[in-house]
Amino acid sequence: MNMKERVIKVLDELNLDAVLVSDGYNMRYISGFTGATGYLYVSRNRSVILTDFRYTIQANNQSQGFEVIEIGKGGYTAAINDLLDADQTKRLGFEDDHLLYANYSSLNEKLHKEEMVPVKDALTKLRIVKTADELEKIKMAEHIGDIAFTKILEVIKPGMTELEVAAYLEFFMKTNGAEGLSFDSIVASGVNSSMPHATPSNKKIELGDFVTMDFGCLYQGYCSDMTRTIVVGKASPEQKEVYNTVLKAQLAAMEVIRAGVIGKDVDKVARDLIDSTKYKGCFGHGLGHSVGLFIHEEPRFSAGENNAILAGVTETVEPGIYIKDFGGVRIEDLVVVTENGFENFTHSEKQLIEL
Ligand SMILES: [Mn+2]
Repeated sequence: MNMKERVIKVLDELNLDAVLVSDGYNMRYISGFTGATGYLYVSRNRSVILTDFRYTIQANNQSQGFEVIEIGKGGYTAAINDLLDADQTKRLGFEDDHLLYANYSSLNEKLHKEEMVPVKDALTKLRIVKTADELEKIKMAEHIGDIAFTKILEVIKPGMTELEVAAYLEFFMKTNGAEGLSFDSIVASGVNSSMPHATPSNKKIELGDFVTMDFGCLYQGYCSDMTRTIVVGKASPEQKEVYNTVLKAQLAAMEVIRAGVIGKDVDKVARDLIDSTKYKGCFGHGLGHSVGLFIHEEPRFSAGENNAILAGVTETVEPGIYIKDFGGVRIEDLVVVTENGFENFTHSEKQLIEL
């Protein structure tokens, strides 16, 4: 099935005449248009990108097989109404997970239709299983992350701030092919590493600190995501124990990854391992998430994930232990699930590094 056929299947399932896509990632996935401004309208007769003057050339170049309509003085409402009239659309789907309430209210009041129907995540779900082409891009993005990690190890020195380390990581990613960041880099040192999503600060890295670096880049629109924790200087016995417990939990979880495994069962393996140690309760977030055009995608390796994970789904595997006033460790790899196991896209060293 090509992309339009996949969207029309959604129209069939939800008994819709057309759908109005507002989520930029879904717009890009379906049409190839990266502008993320405007709407994508798909019915059984028409596939149309509605955008403004700034993006019309780009949309025409990127989206073969899609009409591009430049909105006029009447704005989006008038342009969409022309389509609805021509198509005799009655039931119009919209992305209730995404469309702002103010925009929904205005469209619902002014559009020529009988009903606006929420499609929930029906379109986003199209993105769950990655194509070979998508996987190549994600793999490349993760490879760039690996390069940045190798290079940052030569740069980190006591006295350097977390913000400086983050800046170098970003420099190394962008000078090795990244077009941007997939999320704000996390660099957390010393006690700051006890906060899973600490914001890099002006805190200077000290001898003996854990330094957790969680970072990712964009390559051709696709995200990477990885985390490594190192020790600057010699690790204490307690630091080694925390680190090796996290590593053991990650490796144990990876043992059970293969197509068909239930998401929550993978999470449980890592969680049970950590909870069987003195660090019980110190792993306070889910084990992993999928990665694609967006950094946090479904499905997840988490307690709430009751679905079987399909081959071709990407997942992070990122257990952690966080101890207040002491510090924390997280190790994160990005894998793609296969019929018999997984392929790991992350190749950076996982044994404890002491700089
Ligand atoms: Mn992650």
